[in-house]
Amino acid sequence: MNVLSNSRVLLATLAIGGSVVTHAYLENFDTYATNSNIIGQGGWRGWDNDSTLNATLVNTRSVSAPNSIRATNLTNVVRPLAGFTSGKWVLRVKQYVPSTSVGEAHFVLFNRYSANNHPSSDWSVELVAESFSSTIHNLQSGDVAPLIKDAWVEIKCEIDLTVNHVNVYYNGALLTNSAWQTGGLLAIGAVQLYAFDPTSQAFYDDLTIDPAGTVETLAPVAEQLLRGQGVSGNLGSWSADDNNPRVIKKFFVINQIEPFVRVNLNFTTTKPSPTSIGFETKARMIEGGLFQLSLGLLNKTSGQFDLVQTETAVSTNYSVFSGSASGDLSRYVGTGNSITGQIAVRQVGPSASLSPQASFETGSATVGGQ
Ligand SMILES: [Ca+2]
Ligand SMILES: [Ca+2]
Repeated sequence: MNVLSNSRVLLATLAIGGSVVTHAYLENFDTYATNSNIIGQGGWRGWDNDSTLNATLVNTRSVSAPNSIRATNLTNVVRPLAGFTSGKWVLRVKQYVPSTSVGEAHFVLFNRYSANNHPSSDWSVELVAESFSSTIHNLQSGDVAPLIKDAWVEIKCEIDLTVNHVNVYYNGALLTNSAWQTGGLLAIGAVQLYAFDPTSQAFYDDLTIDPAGTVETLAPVAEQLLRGQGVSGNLGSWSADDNNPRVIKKFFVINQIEPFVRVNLNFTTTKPSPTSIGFETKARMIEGGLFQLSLGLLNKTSGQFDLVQTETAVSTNYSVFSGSASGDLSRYVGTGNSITGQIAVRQVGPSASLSPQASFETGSATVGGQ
């Protein structure tokens, strides 16, 4: 499904650290008045349209300011969703269960929700925060993990409507790996927040649904040797682990403290708004000695290379060195969707050779996003 062409899918934006991320669905609970009730706002309804099962927007804690939603005292609210009927999606929500909660707090995903017609409703994920057993329990799959209390925890669901599958992650760890539905629909039909007991309590914030992205691995399109001298290999040597290394030797250094190899690799991404950028090389020294390798990515805003792998010992055995960018990733993508990585090798102790050689079997960038 093309999200942009489907008017039933709400497109919403959230500003994070200067970059703007577009979500297929976003509910941060921040557009409503603090201390107001959710039913009747933003498409939220009571279970079976019962308006007495409300939940309140509170500013006592939140991930995004000012509000989160508090499910307690038999809260049972539903947000029907439309338009999520094919493709792969990632649903995320932050949950906070206080240690004072008693009983069960349920976070539920339906593939089909039909008010007042429960036989027509079909449950895909039902995560129960059980205070009495201190577990998070997916009733649909039977999976159980320790419940984390008094902290915001991410629940992430990778929903593949093409192959009817869901992976559920709790605090980054895989909890459930199962079919999305049996006897229901290949759709994301609704979200439900349910306080099963009068004194159970859970807070939620930043509920998002995004199209699932992919990761591309890029070979360099250009090499700039700033320091050192090429011994063997060429641009193509970086592209594969094929016993065809790019070898660069110490040639001339102003002082012994400076790196004697400094090489830039340029990449062209197809993802101008990446969600991850990684840079790695498989490298070794040919002669023994004490050497360290570091990796940087060119910050196109500052014009400086930001370290993504701090100096790490490199020996005469091949190792893979890797790092990834953090913060506003758009800073690392320049004109023509270019990304520039830099590898530096520095001598930090005695060597068996006056002109030590570094051997690079691969150099690649990995870029995630739509
Ligand atoms: Ca919020
Ligand atoms: Ca190679």
